[in-house]
Amino acid sequence: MEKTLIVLKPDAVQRQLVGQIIGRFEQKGLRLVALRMLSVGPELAGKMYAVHEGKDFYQPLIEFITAGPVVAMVWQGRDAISVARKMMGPTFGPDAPAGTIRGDLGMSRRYNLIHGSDSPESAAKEIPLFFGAGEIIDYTPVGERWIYARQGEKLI
Ligand code: IDP
Ligand code: MG
Repeated sequence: MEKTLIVLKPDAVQRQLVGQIIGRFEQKGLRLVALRMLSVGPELAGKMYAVHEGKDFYQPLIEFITAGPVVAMVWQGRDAISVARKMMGPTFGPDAPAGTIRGDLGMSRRYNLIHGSDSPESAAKEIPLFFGAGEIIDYTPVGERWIYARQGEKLI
């Protein structure tokens, strides 16, 4: 099943929203397979946001992500990448609809709480920046039996 990198940014940690945001992913039925709190240094920040190098918001973005501890996670599930992106909402809180993480919890056009991989290619690049292969845990939560229906081998 698909995996996505989610990073709760320094504003989420400082505002003590970590539990609430993790709770949303759990309630949705995504499976937590890796979790780590860390401070992102300039080198990791540069790798994480390499695609944005040269853009006008690049420098403030690097300052933001390195400004305090973050919580990095890998969540797994069917279409986990697009499901998590929908839960996050559009990039900035003021534009994001109510019901999304950014829409419910944020007001800023700089501090936007959360990063999520935007494609399978991004997830494949981003996950190894934060986790070694042995740090991604392979297990099936008992409740997952009732998260997906089965049709033969397929999860529906
Ligand atoms: P995303 O986080 O919704 O995928 P991206 O376009 O990939 O948004 O941008 C990465 C991050 O860069 C955003 O989450 C936000 O923190 C920051 N960012 C993007 N656009 C702007 C901008 O116009 N001004 C300031 N920061 C921005
Ligand atoms: Mg992005």
